[in-house]
Amino acid sequence: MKEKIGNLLKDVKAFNANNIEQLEDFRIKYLSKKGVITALFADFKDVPPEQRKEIGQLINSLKTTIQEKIVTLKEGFENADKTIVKPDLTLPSDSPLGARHPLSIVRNNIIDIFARIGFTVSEGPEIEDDFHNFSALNFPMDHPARDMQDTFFIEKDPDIALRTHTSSVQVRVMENSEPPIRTISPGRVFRNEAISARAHCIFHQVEGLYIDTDVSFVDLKQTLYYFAKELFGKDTKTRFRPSYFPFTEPSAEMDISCNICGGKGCNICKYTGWVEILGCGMVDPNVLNSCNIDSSKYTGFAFGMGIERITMLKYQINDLRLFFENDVRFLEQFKSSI
Ligand code: 2NL
Repeated sequence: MKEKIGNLLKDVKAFNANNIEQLEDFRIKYLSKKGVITALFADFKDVPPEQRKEIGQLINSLKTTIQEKIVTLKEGFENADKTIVKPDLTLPSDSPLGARHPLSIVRNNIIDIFARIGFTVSEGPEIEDDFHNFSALNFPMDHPARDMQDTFFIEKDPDIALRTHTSSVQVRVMENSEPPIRTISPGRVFRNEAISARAHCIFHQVEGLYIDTDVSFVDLKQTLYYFAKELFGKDTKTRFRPSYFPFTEPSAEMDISCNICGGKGCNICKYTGWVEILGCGMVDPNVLNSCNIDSSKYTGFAFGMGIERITMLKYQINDLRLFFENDVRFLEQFKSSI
């Protein structure tokens, strides 16, 4: 009996399984109801009393060795499984290439166009105080934009809100630098609006600011004329219509000849031949003074445009919500664009 158990122990120790099925066969052979261990305990009743203690211990230790062997081998298989599913990060990818978001493409185009004529890019916080978002920009205390209905306030007294335009970034630039200033500020802005095909509570803007001695409306017109031709093509025409903003005087809106029908008239331009692309004007002297720039020495122009609107015109996209849904069928259409 002793010798038999000794041989079994040797077999068990030498055993190795190549797969989980072989291990299961091993378990059945030794530990099942009709297995080797049960048979040994059955033989145990014939063991003379003086050997019982020793033989009993040998069988129990054989059983423990078998159980431990099964656990060890099983762990080995499980870890091996994990090794198989772990991706090899050195392999080249066969997944499709991503594409830049259309809003990023157009924002980058706009940045490039202005960079070529000496404009830098400025960025600033999305959470702003009342001074940088409203007061410095000549918004009267009772202006509707200051209302809870139009602006997302975070705190009242002092007023802290999500910026409603990136002019707040330019206020910071003016406070912290001396003219000449030539900068654009692209970024996310927030307005408390109901979401529709034409409006969203989060959207993107690029604003521009140029301040120096003797800057005139002529500089404004020529800069924006150059910009329109660069972005929409060399045959693009521009026109300026008078408008009103609290922070510019005089103010204007710029239209371009409809890039769909070339000015003949279509449903995009509502048969006028023109589409509005931005607002602009000469920086109000009150704004310059609020930002510690001497309005008796310097003048400037500024403009602002919605990136969504420009992108919709450029790519003929008719619903603003497409920009925020991130449906790959929409996004992958911009794959070839830089
Ligand atoms: C629009 C109109 C505009 C500005 C933005 C500006 C900034 C400073 C001073 C003066 Cl710091 N003006 N920005 C000027 C005119 C129009 O945006 O329709 N945006 C979507």
